[in-house]
Amino acid sequence: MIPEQILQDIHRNNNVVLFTHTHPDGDALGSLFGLASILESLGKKVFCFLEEPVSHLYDFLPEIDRTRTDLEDYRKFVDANSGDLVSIALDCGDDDRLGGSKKEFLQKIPFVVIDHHRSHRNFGTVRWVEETRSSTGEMVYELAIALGADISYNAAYNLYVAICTDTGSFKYECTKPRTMQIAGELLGKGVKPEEVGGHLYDNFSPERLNLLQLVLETVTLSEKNQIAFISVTQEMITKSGATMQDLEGFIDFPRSIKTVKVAALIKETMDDYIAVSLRAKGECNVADVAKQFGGGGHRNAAGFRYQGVTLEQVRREVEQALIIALPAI
Ligand SMILES: [Mn+2]
Repeated sequence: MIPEQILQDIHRNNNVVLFTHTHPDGDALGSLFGLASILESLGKKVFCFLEEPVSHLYDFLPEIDRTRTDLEDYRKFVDANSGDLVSIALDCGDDDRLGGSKKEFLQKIPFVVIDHHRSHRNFGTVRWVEETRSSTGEMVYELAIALGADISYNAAYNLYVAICTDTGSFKYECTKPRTMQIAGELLGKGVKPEEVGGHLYDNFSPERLNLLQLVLETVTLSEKNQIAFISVTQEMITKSGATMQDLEGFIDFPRSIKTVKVAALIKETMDDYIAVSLRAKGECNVADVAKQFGGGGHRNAAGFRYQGVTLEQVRREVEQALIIALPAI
């Protein structure tokens, strides 16, 4: 299941650099900090690199202080430990999502990749990609067992956050018996589900509510209420006093309508892109739809970015693609 080469690369090297995807979510960060603790318990020196500081929504994660965003610090760590170093990318389906310095990162081999994205594009020197896994956090747990490592409370907490995030708190179809077994083991380490739930879901600012009010006014439903769109402009962000990070979870409002099979959130980004997030239920495969637009993701959760078009143009094009993707009723 886990390639032997990965276990060897980790056993043989005493220094580890951990990466995840840009704009990291709970699975990305939980896997990163969870694996950092696990590797440290094996006596490794671990460097957790992120291109940007983490969203304030994740301040509660244990080990969040390990975050290093300075490229010069990364270079120093790599130079000081060359020949005794392994790089590991977590939850990253595409090397572009390693960020602006991906070429430099990928040169440091061995480069291990652990991921569960359906649209995964191969990179690195050795890969463990299982698209049936609920989350990368679940895979990191299996890796810890295979390495014979101890799972501390902090590691358990981070892995539990990772699994909660990617399973929608154990609601999505990716939740398997093994997922629940692992979650059970993590609770056995002292993690309190109500505490994690509070941090993940009751952790918002009043400004987020202002933004939600503005965004909900944009809801449109089409194709017998099966397709829902919401949109977010930079003007709404400014007016509400919220941040882009506050958008997390907004797409669940249209998705939660009984008849809706696909929900789409279209937003203007700060760097002049139009970004589209797609969330589906059941048989509708939005990973394939996102692929048509140069993006990727999972069957029920995918996305992509556009430049040089208006929000309204993107909305129309995506709607046409979704109508085709909707299964026959
Ligand atoms: Mn994930």
